[in-house]
Amino acid sequence: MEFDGVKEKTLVLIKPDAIQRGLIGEITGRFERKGLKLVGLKMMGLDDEILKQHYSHLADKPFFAGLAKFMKSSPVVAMCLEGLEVVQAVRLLCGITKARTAEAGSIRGDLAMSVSCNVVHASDSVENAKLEVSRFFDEKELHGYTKSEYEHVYAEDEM
Ligand code: IDP
Ligand code: MG
Repeated sequence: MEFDGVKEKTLVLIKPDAIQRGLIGEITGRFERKGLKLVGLKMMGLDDEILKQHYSHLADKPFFAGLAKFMKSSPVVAMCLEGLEVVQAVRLLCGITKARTAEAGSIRGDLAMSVSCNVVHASDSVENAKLEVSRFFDEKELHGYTKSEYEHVYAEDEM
């Protein structure tokens, strides 16, 4: 039996720069190797409507138009990952926004140099993760299943 803690969900987008640079496998592999459970995965094109919602906190910024253009320049890969304190764990794996100063070992720190072209998006709080997962995934696109490696990823009292 899994307890609700390991069912925390977060949204990750693999951004157009990473799609163009052939980094889907590299990035997805890092989340898999961490022990996270992939419960949703799809390629999708983003339009202005979803980008206005997704980046509503940046709507007034001078770089918003450029950011939206970048995010529409190719499809993205959307994934929903599940795990114990997964929102925080994924943010740490991704590293800070400005990729060229992101910590070595993080996805942005290892794979990118730009502030805007920083290869991934990750939800920044549990509250926002709930909104973002439901914005990008229909209920039927999220899959519940037993992940057999969990007994080696978590201690019994964490599951
Ligand atoms: P985050 O992706 O690390 O959560 P946010 O501040 O939420 O960072 O910004 C969302 C995205 O907007 C960034 O990942 C980046 O692609 C873009 N962005 C943020 N700040 C700038 C900027 O100053 N110039 C250009 N693009 C930016
Ligand atoms: Mg953000």
